[in-house]
Amino acid sequence: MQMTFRWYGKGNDSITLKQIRQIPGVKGVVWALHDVPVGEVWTVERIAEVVNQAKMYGLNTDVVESVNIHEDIKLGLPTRDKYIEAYKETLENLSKFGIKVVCYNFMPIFDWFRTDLFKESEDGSTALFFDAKKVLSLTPEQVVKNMEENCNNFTLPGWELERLKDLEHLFSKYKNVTEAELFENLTYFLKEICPVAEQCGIKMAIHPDDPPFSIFGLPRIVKNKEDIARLLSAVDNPANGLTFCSGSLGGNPNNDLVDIVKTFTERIPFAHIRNVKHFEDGSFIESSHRVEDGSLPITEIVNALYENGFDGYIRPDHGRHIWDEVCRPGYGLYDRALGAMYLLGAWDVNVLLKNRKTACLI
Ligand code: DNO
Ligand code: MN
Repeated sequence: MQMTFRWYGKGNDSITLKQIRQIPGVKGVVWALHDVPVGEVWTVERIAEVVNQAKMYGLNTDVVESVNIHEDIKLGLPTRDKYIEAYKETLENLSKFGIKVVCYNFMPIFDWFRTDLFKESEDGSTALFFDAKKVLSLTPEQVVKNMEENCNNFTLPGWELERLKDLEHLFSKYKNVTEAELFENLTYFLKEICPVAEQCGIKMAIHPDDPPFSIFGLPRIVKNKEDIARLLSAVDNPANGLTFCSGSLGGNPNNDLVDIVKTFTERIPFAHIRNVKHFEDGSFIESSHRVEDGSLPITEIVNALYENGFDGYIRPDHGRHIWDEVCRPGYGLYDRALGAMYLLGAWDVNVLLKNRKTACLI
């Protein structure tokens, strides 16, 4: 297992590589070329820049999050083939630098979604919040405006304002796209991409829908165990993998996260681990990583990964905003660093217990 930390790049993150390097146990950055428009090839020169920057601080760049999927691929338009070819070229370029995992998602229009970016808790910290009631009264335009006004002037992953300018038009394209069709389009993409990824030594790792249910009537196809099983078997290639994201799948209290980990460990090259606290009305807030603070079985998840011999990458996912830090929503230094330590602590206890068991047997 390797602990990693998401980094948005030089000049695009409030956090430096020097700071990341000082978090105990963190071996690499999870990165992307956030300024390259979706659908364009990532060039060798641009990739080399980031890889070399990270190398100077002893950090690896094995995991990319995300190479985003062009909307035409999700929509299954004839133009998709051109974008799929560009995607393959990006994978080939990434493989020249030994990249091992490419995380991506297949959510129409919006990536992750929250109603509040800085919801205050009793202790004065703030965190991302999904208000199940409020969402019913919002239009997509209001949501985008809210994100734009409250993002502390940081760009948000999956909320490229340029791309979301003509929301009405984007929505009209999805009007008649069913979940079955979206799934077909994902399968088409994976059948093309996975053989190339396999050759490149890269695992594709789809990120679950966040939240794991339909919003604004848009189709959603990576919401639960059944969806994951269907997508992994539709293209049965080891390069077709899953990013296990506890916070995303955990947005639905009916998802049994430990069971999902136990069932699919072999197909999980990358895990996002964070906690959320559920409220009775279906709302949830992103809490600290600690089991006691939220509703998810974080230590059981780590335990299940360990028991099943997980040898992929983990990152603490979003964190709260604490100690007056000014940062990109969900992506401050302090709470994510605490999260990394909590997860490493949970992992190390497993190592300890295993060593004790082995010692008893000798
Ligand atoms: C939000 C993240 C997502 C994630 C993408 C992966 O902060 O969890 O943006 O990176 O869904 O493609
Ligand atoms: Mn995630």
